[in-house]
Amino acid sequence: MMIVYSGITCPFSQRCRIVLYEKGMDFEIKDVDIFNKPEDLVLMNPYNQVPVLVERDLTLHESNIINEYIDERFPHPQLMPADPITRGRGRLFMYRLEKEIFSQVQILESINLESGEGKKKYNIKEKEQDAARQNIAEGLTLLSPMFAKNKYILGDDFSLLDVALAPLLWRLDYYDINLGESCAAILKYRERIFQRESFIEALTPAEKAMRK
Ligand SMILES: N[C@@H](CCC(=O)N[C@@H](CS)C(=O)NCC(=O)O)C(=O)O
Repeated sequence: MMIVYSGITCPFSQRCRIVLYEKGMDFEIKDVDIFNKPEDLVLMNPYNQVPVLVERDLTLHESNIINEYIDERFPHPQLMPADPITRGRGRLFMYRLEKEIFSQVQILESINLESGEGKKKYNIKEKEQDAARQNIAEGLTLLSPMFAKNKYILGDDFSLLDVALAPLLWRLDYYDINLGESCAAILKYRERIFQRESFIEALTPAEKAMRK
């Protein structure tokens, strides 16, 4: 059986949980306390981070890589486009999402980690947090017009691209990120995502508590 080691408030782990519930096959989610990580996590992921997927002798880390594996292993419903051109564009979108927006999410998550148990792994100042919030808001503002005409990022079909973005949209208030009026379309889009059964099932109690 597929096992996913997941953080209960980790946006990257949430991506994998959503895909597991989309597919509806047998799996096990093992909650990892990232403030008190099990010693063997580093053996499964040299970066000592969640999420990690283990299936027989395969061990994978990196949420988007895990999700592409799950999607190929259990092809229904297919969450990556079938044609190579759209698939290539989709991968590029996910790459840029990581580089430009989720790198900033990492900064906010590192701060949570630091304040969580007084763990001084990172030394990030308030100014950097504010810059990260600002960069995220600007990135989402640039994406927003796309949702005025598209139901999902790739058009009519829900895909791994939506999965990759969704955990951030869930955490906007939690991260204290305010989007301006020009973001109406993306805010409407996120309500569509939040209503999906897989999205709701994948939420941990700690994530549910992030939004009233
Ligand atoms: N790029 C990774 C990021 C994973 C990540 O940042 N995980 C965080 C929790 S949200 C973690 O395990 N942090 C513990 C640490 O860095 O010590 C992915 O997409 O899976």
